Amino acid sequence: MEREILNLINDSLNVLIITHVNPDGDTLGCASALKSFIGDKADILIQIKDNFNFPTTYNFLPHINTSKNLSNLEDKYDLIIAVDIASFDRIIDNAKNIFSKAQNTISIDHHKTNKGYAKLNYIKGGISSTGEVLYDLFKALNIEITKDIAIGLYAAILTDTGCFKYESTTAHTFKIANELAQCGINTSEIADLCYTNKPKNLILFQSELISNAKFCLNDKIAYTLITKEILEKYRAKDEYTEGICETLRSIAGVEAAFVLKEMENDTKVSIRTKEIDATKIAQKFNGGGHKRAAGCTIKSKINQALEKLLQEAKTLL
Ligand SMILES: [Mn+2]
Repeated sequence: MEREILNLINDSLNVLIITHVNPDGDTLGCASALKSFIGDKADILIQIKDNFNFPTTYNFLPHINTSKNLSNLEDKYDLIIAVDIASFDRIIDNAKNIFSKAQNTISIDHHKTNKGYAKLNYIKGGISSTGEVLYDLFKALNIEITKDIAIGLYAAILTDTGCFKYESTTAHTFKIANELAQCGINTSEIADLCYTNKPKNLILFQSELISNAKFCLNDKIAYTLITKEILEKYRAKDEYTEGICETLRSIAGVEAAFVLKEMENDTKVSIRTKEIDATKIAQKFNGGGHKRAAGCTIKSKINQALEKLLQEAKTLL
């Protein structure tokens, strides 16, 4: 299958690389690395609702700040590669059209719940990150890992393993990190750019949400609600919510943490767990993800969504 992917890339005239909605370090790092490899004929589409939500943290990645958004997207792509996108739902409506119409599509991913929505699916469920999957793909194809490629892949792996902390981190993950470190990248600078370069409002926003946290079931469940009011108060971008759920899970005794975000007509939920399987809760609401980190959208107002969610969680705890 590796050969097939390379042939498709080589035979295509215009390639579009797409990231998932609310892009994180893994999807952006992989898009950056793929574009570094493919070159001029590839564009990156960052899936965001509007320019306001353009993520700034990962602007240091090669090609990310020159990437496209939906407003300047053309209809010329014969190959679309989705990186780190677990399901077709994680592609926004306008991009769904071009994805469905494209002559060839590839999904490169590490989500166990990915059922394979592209014409060619390169999915290694359970691997630490799509960054790790992409590194192994490049290696299998004898592709030289340049410094630019290494920056993207390292950022992808670093962020999706929670700085090599999560249990999906294996000896092989460290081996890849070692090999990337030998490509001339500055690993501590990349870590600083990912983690110590946050907007002031992001920290203030997160502090308020943490201090608003509620606990139930003998403190085994922790949750906080992101209402429209709080979002407006801090002019919060989508990326500001990253990491809040991890902080709640990090509390001793907490087995499951939830962050609920009020949307137009429904509620977006992030789930982080310790022992229990987060995907079991997410799948009740047609979501997905990994054992300890999952997400879903509940088609209810935020308070009703919370009730439904707690009901499900209590059956597992
Ligand atoms: Mn990922």
